[in-house]
Amino acid sequence: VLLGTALAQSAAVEAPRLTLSYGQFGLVYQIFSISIATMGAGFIFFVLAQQNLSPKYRPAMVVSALVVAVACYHYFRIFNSWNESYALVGEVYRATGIPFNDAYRYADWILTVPLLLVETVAVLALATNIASGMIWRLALAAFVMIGTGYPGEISSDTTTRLIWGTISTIPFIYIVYTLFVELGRSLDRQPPRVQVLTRNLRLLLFASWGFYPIAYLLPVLLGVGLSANGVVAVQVGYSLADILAKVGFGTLIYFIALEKTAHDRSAGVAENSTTPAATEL
Ligand code: RET
Repeated sequence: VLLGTALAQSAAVEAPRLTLSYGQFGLVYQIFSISIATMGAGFIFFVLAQQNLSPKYRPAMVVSALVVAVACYHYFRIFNSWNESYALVGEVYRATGIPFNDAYRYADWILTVPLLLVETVAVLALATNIASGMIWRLALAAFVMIGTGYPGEISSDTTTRLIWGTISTIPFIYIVYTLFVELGRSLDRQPPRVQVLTRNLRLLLFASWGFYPIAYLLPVLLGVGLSANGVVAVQVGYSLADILAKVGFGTLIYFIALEKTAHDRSAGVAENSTTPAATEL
C-alpha cells in the first residue's frame, strides 16, 4: 500500500508540466507589461483630452477612461498571475503548478465590452429610445458570447474548445453585424469629415473584434493544452486585440468627438450670425 501511495504521489509530481523557452515566457511577460503601460497612459490621455470637447461629448471619454482603467487593473493581475505560473528552472521556464488565471481576462471583458457598446452606440447618435433598446440587446449578446467562450478557454481538450468557441461565435456575429450595419447607416447623419473617421472606426471595430476569435483558435492550430506556442500565441493575440479595441478605439472616438465639437461650434457661429460675411468666418 505504501509503495502504491508513493508511486501515485510521484506520478502526480511527475505529471507533464508545460515548459516555455526563455523567449516564449519573455514575450508574454513583455506584452503584459506593455499592456499595463498602454492602458494606464490611455487613462491619463482620455481624462485630460476630454477638456478639449464640448460637454455633450465628454461622457464618451469618461467611458473610454473607465474601460482602460478596468483593463489596467486586470493586466496588472494577469501579469502577476503569469509570473506565478512559471519559474525559471535551469534554462527554461517550467509551470509551477499554480494555474495561470484566465478568469481575469474574461471578467475584464464582461465589464468592458458593455461599456464599449455604450460608447459605440453613442457615436451612432441614434434617438435615445432606439439606442437604449439596441444597447440592451447587444449587451445580452456580449454576455452570452463571453460566458460561453470561457468554458472552451479553460478546457485542455480541442473538441470542447471548438464547440464552445462555435457557440460563442453566434452572438459575436450578431454584435459585429449590428454595429457594422448601424455605423454604416449613421454615416448620412454625420458631417463629411466625421464620415471618414466613422468609416475608420468601423474598420477598427471589425479588425480588433475579429482578432479575438482568431487568437482563441490559435491554440487549436498550434496544440491545445501542453503546447507552449499555443499558450504564448493566445496571450499575445488577446493583448494586442485589447490594446486596439480599448485604447485605439477610444482614441478614434476622441477624434470623432473633436471633429464634431469643431463642427458644432462653426454651425453655432453660422446660426448666431446675421451677416453672410460673419458666416464665412
Ligand atoms: C471568444 C471565444 C471564442 C469565440 C469568440 C470570442 C470573442 C471575444 C471577443 C471579445 C472582445 C473583447 C473586447 C474587449 C474590450 O475591452 C470569447 C474569445 C467570438 C469579441 C472588445
